[in-house]
Amino acid sequence: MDLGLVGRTNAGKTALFNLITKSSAEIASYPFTTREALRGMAEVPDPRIDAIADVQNIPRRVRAQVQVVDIPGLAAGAGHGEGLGGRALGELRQMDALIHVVRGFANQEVPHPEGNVNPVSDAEAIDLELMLADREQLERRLDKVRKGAKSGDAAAKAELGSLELLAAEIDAGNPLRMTADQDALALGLDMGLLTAKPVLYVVNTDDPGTPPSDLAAYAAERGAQVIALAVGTELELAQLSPDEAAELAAEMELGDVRGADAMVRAAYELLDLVTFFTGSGPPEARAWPIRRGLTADRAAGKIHSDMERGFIRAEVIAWDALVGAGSFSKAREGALVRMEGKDYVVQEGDVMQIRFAV
Ligand SMILES: Nc1nc2c(ncn2[C@@H]2O[C@H](COP(=O)(O)OP(=O)(O)OP(=O)(O)O)[C@@H](O)[C@H]2O)c(=O)[nH]1
Ligand SMILES: [Mg+2]
Repeated sequence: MDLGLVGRTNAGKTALFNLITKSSAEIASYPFTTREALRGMAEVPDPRIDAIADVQNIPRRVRAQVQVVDIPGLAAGAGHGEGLGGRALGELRQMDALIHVVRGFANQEVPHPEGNVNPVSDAEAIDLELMLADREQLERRLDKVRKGAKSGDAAAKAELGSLELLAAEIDAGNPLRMTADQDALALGLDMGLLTAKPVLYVVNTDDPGTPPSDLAAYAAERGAQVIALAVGTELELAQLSPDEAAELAAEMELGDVRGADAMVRAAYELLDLVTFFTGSGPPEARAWPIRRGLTADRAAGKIHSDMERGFIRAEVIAWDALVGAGSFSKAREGALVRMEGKDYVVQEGDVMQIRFAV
């Protein structure tokens, strides 16, 4: 499951990438510093793992990870597939969700493509390129499918209907994720259309807290949320020892929840995954992200293919019930642990112990 960073040049995409993946890619004030897509893994904070591990004295905690891809900045004209922009759009089409980084910091030493910082108009400029790219891709597909529909092909006729709906949505100025017709939306996602993907706006700001209300309204109209994040400051904090960082954060009145953690959490939620846990005792508690609707045997297969092949049953308890009971074995004694077969659909927050034989 991949999150792609999209935004104008110099918005701070690579700074954010470094922050959430603990990488050290080049960040610089000249435009288009990033020329090739960069990949890294971000750990997803999840207090539930700590609760499960703390109560059972489990030392090792393994969090879910998502791949983050830093994609070169888009410029006007990218939507028509020119040069660097065309390649960047190709990368973006493969992403499962987008993080749209919008510049909100002043810093005179970092040039802005339009000469002045304006979050809403920057977001609009990029969204326009994404819409143009989708419109062109739809037009190419429409050309093909219209021919098939004319020759009476039933599948082509059905697809034509959906494509026309999507094209009308863009022509009305709406991102495709606003499409009410679920079949059309599914087709758009299948085609990798950019505005069909879930998006989180992140305003890279000097003053974190509540995001600017005009940007929040803009995002809401487009079926999305905004988070304000002081990427530069958080990067500085990340380079200090935990004690020094806590001291500086207190001095700057930042509170103790890092914005980057909240942001990764929100981005993870965009992917609409289900998280289940293993950790019925030491040595390890671990979060496993899976597609929604997966059955217990398939989920077990994420841990090890032998567990899917030789699946007998799963012992299941909700994470908070386990924490309440104090340990997996106490929960078992209290008859709080359920036995589920392979057709059980794994629920958010389940702790599972898989029984298998190979
Ligand atoms: N003051 C301030 N400067 C920042 C912040 N984030 C990034 N910068 C600066 O802005 C410049 C651009 O940051 P990058 O992370 O390279 O931006 P980018 O979006 O990856 O840009 P390209 O790769 O060139 O498209 C660098 O000089 C950063 O030091 C921030 O939160 N505050
Ligand atoms: Mg960059």
